[in-house]
Amino acid sequence: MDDLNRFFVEHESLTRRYFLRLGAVGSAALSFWPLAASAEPPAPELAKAIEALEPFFTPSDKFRDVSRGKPVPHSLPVDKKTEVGLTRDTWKLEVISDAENPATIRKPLTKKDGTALDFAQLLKLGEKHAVRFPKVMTCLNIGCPLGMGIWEGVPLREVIWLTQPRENLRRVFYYGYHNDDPGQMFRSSLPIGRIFEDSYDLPPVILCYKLNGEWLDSQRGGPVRVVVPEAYGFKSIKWLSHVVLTNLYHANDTYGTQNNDVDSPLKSFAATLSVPRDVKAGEPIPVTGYAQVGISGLSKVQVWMHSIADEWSADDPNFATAPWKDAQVLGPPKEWGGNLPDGKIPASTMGFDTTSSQPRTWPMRLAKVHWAALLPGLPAGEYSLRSRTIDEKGIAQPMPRPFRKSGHSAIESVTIKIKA
Ligand SMILES: Nc1nc2c(c(=O)[nH]1)N[C@H]1C(S)=C(S)[C@@H](COP(=O)(O)O)O[C@H]1N2
Ligand SMILES: [Mo]
Repeated sequence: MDDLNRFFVEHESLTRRYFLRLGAVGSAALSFWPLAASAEPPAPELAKAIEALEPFFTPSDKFRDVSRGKPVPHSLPVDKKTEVGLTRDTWKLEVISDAENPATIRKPLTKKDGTALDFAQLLKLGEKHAVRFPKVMTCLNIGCPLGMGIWEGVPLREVIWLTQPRENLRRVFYYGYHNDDPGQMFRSSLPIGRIFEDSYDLPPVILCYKLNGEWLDSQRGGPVRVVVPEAYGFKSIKWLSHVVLTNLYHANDTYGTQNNDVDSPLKSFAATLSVPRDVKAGEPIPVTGYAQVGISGLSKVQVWMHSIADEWSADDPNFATAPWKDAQVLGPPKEWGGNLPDGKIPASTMGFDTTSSQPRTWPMRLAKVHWAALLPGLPAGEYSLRSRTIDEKGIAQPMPRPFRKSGHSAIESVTIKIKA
């Protein structure tokens, strides 16, 4: 047994008390992030860290931006945007058959024939078909979420059906405005079945024109972008201009040419948000973080403090046998953030109850959730704090899909120094 484990065993009752107190935080004292109800008073140092957490939804202008393009399309002056269809008044979408692998469609939507779909027609379809759902936008290559939003639009299938497809339609690829330079095109693709039908209770793939209840702005890909609920960001093409119906039977995403796994749904993983860097020996340590709830869901977030002086066994690289402790997954916030109109969840947002506007399940899949833990005090030294998710099947991070090029799932480690 290493020093730290011995310490934990010796302080078993202390540990239990801290984790119990943790369960109490916020029943009455915390207005923003309620935890499970309990009679014990909250630990003030943790309550403070929880109050300081980021809002659940990200305001549109606070998303991290990873857009490509020279210049990036959202930076173009208004008259150029007007000219190239990057305003709501001038936007047009062409939906055509792929010349190289033609799908049989009766009515392509083209600018040439004056049949391209405009914004007013899209909104008209929205009157009957619009949906909105929460989703975290995460870049496969960056790992940390760019932002969490409520995305609203018309299911892409409604527009595809307008072309009256008949046969030889196996896939769809799509791209947006790219400065009329083929070298700058950023393209993504999906099997047609994913667009026609929403398996596994997923929301539909949409042509999105609103984020958090407001028009989708230019930086987020407005007037219209694709949003694929279960996918990493590269499937959600911004400044959408073309949808191509094809009989090609495999992916042709731009991201695929950069060695990425283009068939990877969002993974579950945990990370810290606030960690005290300097702590006194024996003092409890408040930490907070978030978890991305991937396609495999989330049953737990766990944390583990390990003295850097103690080596870890090379035959357990994922720390599967470490003495992990459960952190507290925070409940739905009282205030949702994200600059939602009137601070309210828009009516009939998927996953929310229509009358109470509370989430139907928690944590919500394909969203973020926050967590907190008050770690018991430790002897002086340098420690690694690690956090991990356990998915709904009981599988611990970084499994079941550990490879980097299908999205981030490595276990995070942050250093905490404890002074005598
Ligand atoms: N047209 C276009 N769409 C795009 C991209 C792009 O470079 N051009 N980047 C993609 C990638 S890789 C990601 S991660 C997301 C980021 O979305 P956001 O900028 O709204 O956060 O947009 C996607 N859509
Ligand atoms: Mo990305």
